[in-house]
Amino acid sequence: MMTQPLKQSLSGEWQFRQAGSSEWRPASVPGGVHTDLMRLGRIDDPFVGDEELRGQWVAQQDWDYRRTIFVDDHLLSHDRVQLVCDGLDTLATVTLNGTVIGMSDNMFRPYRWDVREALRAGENVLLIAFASPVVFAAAKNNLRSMPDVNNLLPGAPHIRKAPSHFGWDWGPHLPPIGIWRDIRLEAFSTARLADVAVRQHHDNGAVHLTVSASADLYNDEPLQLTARLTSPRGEMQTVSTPLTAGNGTLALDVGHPQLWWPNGYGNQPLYTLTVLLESGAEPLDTWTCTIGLRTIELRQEPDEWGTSFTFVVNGLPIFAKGSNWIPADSFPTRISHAQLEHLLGSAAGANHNTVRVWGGGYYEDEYFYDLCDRYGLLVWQDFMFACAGYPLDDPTFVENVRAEVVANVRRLRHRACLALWCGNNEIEAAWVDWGWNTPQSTDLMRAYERFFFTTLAQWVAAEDPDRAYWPSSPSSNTPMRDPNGNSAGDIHQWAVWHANKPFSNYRETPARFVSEFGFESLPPLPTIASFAAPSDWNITSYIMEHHQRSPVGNEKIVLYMLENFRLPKDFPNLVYLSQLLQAEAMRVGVDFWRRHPACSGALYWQLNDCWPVISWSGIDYFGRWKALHYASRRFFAPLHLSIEDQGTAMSVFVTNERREPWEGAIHWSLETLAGEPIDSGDFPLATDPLTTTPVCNLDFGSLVTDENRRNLLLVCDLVQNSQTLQRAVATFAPTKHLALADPQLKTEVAHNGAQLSIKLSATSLARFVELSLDGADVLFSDNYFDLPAGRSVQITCTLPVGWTPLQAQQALRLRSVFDSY
Ligand code: BMA
Repeated sequence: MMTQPLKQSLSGEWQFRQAGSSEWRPASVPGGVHTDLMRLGRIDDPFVGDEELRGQWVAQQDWDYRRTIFVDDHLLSHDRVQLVCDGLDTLATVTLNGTVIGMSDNMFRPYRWDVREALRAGENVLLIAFASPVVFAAAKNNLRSMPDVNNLLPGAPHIRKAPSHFGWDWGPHLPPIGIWRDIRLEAFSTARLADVAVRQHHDNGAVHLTVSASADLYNDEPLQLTARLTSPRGEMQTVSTPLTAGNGTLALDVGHPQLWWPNGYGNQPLYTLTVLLESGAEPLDTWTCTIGLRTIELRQEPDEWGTSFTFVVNGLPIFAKGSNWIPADSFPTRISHAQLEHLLGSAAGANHNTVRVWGGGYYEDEYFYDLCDRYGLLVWQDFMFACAGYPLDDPTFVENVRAEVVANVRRLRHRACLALWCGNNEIEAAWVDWGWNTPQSTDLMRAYERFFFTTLAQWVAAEDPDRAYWPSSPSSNTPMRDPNGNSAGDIHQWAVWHANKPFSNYRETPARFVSEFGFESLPPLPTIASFAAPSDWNITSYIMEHHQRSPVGNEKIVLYMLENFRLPKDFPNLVYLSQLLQAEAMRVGVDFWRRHPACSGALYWQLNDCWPVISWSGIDYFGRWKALHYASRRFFAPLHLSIEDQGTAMSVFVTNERREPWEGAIHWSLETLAGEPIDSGDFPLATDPLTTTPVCNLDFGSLVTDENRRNLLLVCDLVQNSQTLQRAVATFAPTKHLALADPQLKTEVAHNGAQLSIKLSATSLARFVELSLDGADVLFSDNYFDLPAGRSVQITCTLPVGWTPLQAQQALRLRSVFDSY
């Protein structure tokens, strides 16, 4: 009996050369020219210093990849032999034994070509010739230039390749070239599974699955389709049906269905579905996916604020908490599973439940979505169009996009995590608000509107009828009408940062859903050390400015720093304060949106980085958490305490984003920075599930004066069974004006196996305490938090591998704002 289909991997060792050269060098596949050249020592790491500039020639050249393939008679005895390329980046001509078998011009699309005729038993030569994407795009741009922003190499919108490969306001100009995903031969006899679709029907706790499949037929043997569902506990259910004209549909009632929930709302049980194509007893092809049983809808209903924009999972309205994802490396083929696991695990670990795959990157690998399924991270999936005009009036371009859309929707539509397909990033806003709409561009704008409001919407509905589609982020869902408005749809709130508004401006934006808002910071010092020598450790040095891609970025960081903090005494403290600013900005926004009943989501810009850079990320390129990521664990906590500070008036809120009620109390204390009590009180509290409760409005107008305001603070504790679950602090003056004294931070370090615990206390307010271990990267249970006088907190971390507790104790470094000036 033949086991089918036969797959022969072509990944691994290849050779490559600059086109026209006779010198072939070793290459690895999946891989790319830059990483191959780096491995060979032929270019220096473009992430160090300004090496990027000396590496520009690479993407301006054409490159050839080749390998020999040994093929046996058995493989050739099949009805079909196909070359399958999951991803070619991007402009490739594929030649087998001298015969051109295919061309590619879209890195997002898989290609499958019949190659049996071109193959022979024994040795074969496969050659993939890549043309320069930079030269191609520039030539297209000369013929027709498109409106864009963000400091791109010219012509990027003309090529179906990750837009940010051509540069961004956080990314370098390093378009990779190469075979970037798996490549293999597949051989089939009789038939091949061409497509499988799974739909869920939930009905009063019962779940029915419909599995429909279509097969490519190579002869007219009778075929049978079988679906096997394995529950998280390992129980199996199997159903079968004969195929008619290559098509078959199966229905399956799931016994005792266990529902999948987003992070924080319940568990993520996953089922495995295997679909088998058979001829008699002979297996021909199989397809496997992991599914989670849940309903998910985007609820848009009229209400007192306009029209809602709420993800509803299993009937429960969800507050989407999370961030925006960009490619995790400029060179995608070196992103490891461990790196994805770290980033998405960090998101889930910090109480994120949603991630937006932003439209300037690419449709991510399966493992990315595996992790989102497992961690309960809802995925807002953009199609890959960002901040530019695209030639959507060109039928050839549109047809290429159609193939990309169908392939990716079919690949991802069964994912438990997938919440939404979104047309693009900010292009509608650009047409309406960025001055793109001129008499010369009207046709392009109409093409935009047709494509994103009709064509793409129809393609998605045909391939994934159970998923919401959204035309653009941001949008109101009505073409060109107030795409960034508060009453309907999502917004990108960039008044803070891009328009220099204070953090409190977030509170003037009671949006329905905020899919972007952000603030930049410098990455941690060890990351800076990876690209800049200590002599360059100054925010205005040439190298630091090279690693800042927003032309206005550094001046904004400094501007906001002067509003909030005293001028730092040195560069390490500038790094530290920049991160505090970022964390505070995001906290003020999230606190407000979580407590505002109009709003159903806050996704900050951005989770991660693609190289070491000054950017909006909360986790840097090397995976180091900035202050923001720690802060997000607090401000996204299911049970969350927040203070709305308005002069001397302080309103306290508790958000209970859990499925259970919560009872406890708020304890508040007005005190001096040194901890002398002025006034205090308690509010017992019973909160309903999924609500924000206004706890109290405290007005300290009679106690806070111009004389004492720089020496006072309000401390609020969320308490249950005499345990503080969360703490929030508010001051009556900006931090720069506070009369901070040396908090004399005291530590008691203990350990239990590999777990280090650090007890911290202060004699006066320690503002934004930072812990670090000199010489090691560790994640602390909390960091960059306020420690008021007289309280103690217990922070834990895992002892670095090979370290003794004593070593860790000696390497422990502490700092608070008092130390920064
Ligand atoms: C948003 C994003 C990105 C950009 C960021 C910062 O609009 O969509 O295009 O990197 O702003 O400017």
